[in-house]
Amino acid sequence: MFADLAFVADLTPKEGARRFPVFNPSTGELLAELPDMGAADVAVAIDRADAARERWAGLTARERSDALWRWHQLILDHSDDLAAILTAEMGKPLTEAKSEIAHAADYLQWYAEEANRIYGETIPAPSNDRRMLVIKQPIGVVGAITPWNFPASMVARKISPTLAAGCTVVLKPAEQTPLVAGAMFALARLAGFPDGVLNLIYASEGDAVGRELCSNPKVRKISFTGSTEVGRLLMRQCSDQIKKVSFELGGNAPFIVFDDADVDAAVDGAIQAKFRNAGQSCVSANRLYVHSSVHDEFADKFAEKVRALRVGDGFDADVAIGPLIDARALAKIEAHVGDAVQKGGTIRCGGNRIGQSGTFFEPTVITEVTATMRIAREETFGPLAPIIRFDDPDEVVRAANDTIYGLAAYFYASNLKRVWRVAEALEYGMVGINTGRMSSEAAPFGGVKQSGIGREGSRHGLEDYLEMKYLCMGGL
Ligand code: TXE
Repeated sequence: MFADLAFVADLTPKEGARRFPVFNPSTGELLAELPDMGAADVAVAIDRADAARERWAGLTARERSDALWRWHQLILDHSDDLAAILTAEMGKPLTEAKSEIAHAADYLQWYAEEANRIYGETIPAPSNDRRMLVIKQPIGVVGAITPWNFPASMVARKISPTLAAGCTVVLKPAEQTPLVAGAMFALARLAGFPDGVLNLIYASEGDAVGRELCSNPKVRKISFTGSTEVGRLLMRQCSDQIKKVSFELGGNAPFIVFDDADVDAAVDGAIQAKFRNAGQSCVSANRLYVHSSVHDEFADKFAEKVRALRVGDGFDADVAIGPLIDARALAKIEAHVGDAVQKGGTIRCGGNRIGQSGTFFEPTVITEVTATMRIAREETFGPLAPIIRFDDPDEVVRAANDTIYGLAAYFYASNLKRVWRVAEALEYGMVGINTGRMSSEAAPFGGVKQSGIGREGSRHGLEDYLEMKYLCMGGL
């Protein structure tokens, strides 16, 4: 499966440099050992990206679009291999890996099209002897850092608007999941991007790479998806040079089921919003608020469906939930369950790790959850669904907003007035109404408050990689 990864040799830094292992989280199998690059390698990659900047920006929009189309087609042609690499290194079920690769390809398609639509403006001038215009230009070299939970679509979501805008990029994928990123870069090379336009850094940790990307003046922008904690650190590191940032950070998504909801639809939506990717998603439903009048019906039906979710190796047929990414993630979910039980929560199903080796955890539903429990306040990032009973519809919106995060929220209701009011009152960047799934390359993905800065996807995602320049022509 990994024969195609021979291209890695090209990226091997100095002779004798350290290497780091990549494991399959389902089996513990060693998949590959990659060169562990450091600040000096990042500086070389930044120089390459900087040297390629003028050439790439100097191509026509159509030429940049064509390269993105070629990459898109190559990803579709190799989607089965890419999905297998993704499942091997990350653990998610193969069906989910396949849909992630398709989603990654959708970003390339969207921005291949969008590359041709970078428009400026003309502004009516206050006097007739002058003309006033705005043009859009690429921001320059972009440093991108991606997480392990969607290792293919995050790469596509960051890189495709960057390239469409005419920027060049240095990307560091997460240390747990660098292989699918490497395979996508190999395909980019086949697509014919000029040398230096895309640069990949493999590293066993983010600190040194992040520091170089933030402190090197040739890098004009940092685009990061990961924890809020690292986002804060990168923002501080970027402050000296007032470097631009786009951040997509943690979330704590509420999922509210009002008394006028279609309960069966809400159960299905909650299964999707909570258990996709074993709950390891920044838009995962983290707190389920259910109105008293439908609480028992919802909890019974939901727990029944959760019990039926099969846990196991992502390559096995019918598996819905793969392993957690690592032992740290397992310890976090165990601590959240322990804290909830100690404070009076009732486990309706699940609650335990599976086996003593590996990182498999039973999909879990806990009821009688209160606001003081950790599961009600912190992002669990695992297959754990806490249900909180509510009576007052205004109070539940206040509770939903009572968090430092503001990425995604969901609610189920049918009364039109309520739908509008609640959609407007939720302090989140994205709101799913009567749906548990809303990501699309055509829509702006991102959050408010400490969930991030900027948007990815849609035409708004392209603007984040463009500078506007005002031109004033006089003497006409
Ligand atoms: O994230 P990190 P982790 C949340 C989620 C999860 C928690 C921890 O709650 O449980 O974060 O996950 C790189 N300078 N999300 O530890 O550490 C790192 O190498 C520069 C939400 O995996 O933020 C990787 O490439 N880079 C989230 C990337 O940052 C650094 C997705 C993410 O790792 C760095 C992932 C540093 N000092 C976790 N330290 C989402 N928004 O979907 C690490 N990195």
